[in-house]
Amino acid sequence: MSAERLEAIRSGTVAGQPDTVLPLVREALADGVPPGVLLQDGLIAAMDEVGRRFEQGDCYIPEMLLSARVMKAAVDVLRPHLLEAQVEPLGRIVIGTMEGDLHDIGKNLVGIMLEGVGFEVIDLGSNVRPARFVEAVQTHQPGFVGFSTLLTTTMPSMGRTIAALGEAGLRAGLRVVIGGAPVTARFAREIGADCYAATAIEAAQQLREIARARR
Ligand code: B1M
Repeated sequence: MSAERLEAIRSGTVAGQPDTVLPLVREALADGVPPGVLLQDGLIAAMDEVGRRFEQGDCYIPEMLLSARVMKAAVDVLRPHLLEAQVEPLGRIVIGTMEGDLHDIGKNLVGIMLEGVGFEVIDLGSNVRPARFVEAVQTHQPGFVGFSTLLTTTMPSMGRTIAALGEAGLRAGLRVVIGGAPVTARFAREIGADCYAATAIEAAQQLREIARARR
């Protein structure tokens, strides 16, 4: 992978230019560049740059949205390449972004990676109320539930949702995994989550091990 092409993917995503980024991503895949490299060093690096610019007041919500759209479209191109062929079924997981939070790119990546290792993923989307998680767990009876959040202000909703699952008598046997940029392993312990994963890949690896050990 040439450094120039990766830089063009990164800067095109920052600039919100799908017509530049998508052909470059397709070309790179056709040349055998691993999808994980395109994701981490191209697209995720671009979103980190957008976040830095936003913090410094060099870009605003409309620009963030344009970059997010390019990232989503590029992830759609990468998706089939991120899914492993012929994986063993590992169980079911309900995932969603917490109430009050509209960021869904990281959560979507977690869903793709989990599907990739063999989970059936029920994605509730973003801005999910605790009661909606409870309802989904009652309906789908998953072994796992995954919460994502990007805002410090919506982190408490993770604890509230765990409490709501407990009050509904659904906590026994249900593993709760949490993640998202402001979330830490310590916070996970404090709110009574079962595990914390820093990245989508880490979430998939950890849950695969737990699911296999449970058999
Ligand atoms: Co906003 N935003 N945003 N935003 N946004 C951040 C998160 C921010 C850090 C930017 C900044 O100031 N530097 C900041 C949060 C600050 C804070 O709370 N400490 C912020 C803010 C402030 C806001 C608004 C409040 C702005 C405003 O209105 N004034 C607003 C909130 C709206 C709301 O949700 N109610 C807002 C809005 C938006 C957009 C809608 C414009 C857009 C989101 C579009 C969308 O998602 N559909 C957006 C974007 C794009 C960002 C940044 C630039 C990029 C986020 C992203 O997609 N990253 C972001 C800055 C940044 O993150 N550097 C920022 C890429 C993604 C792959 O990473 O989601 O972290 P991430 O996922 C990672 C890991 O965290 C992990 O796996 C992924 C990688 O493998 N992971 C999990 C995630 N979930 C997991 C779950 C797991 C395990 C791992 O287990 C279940």
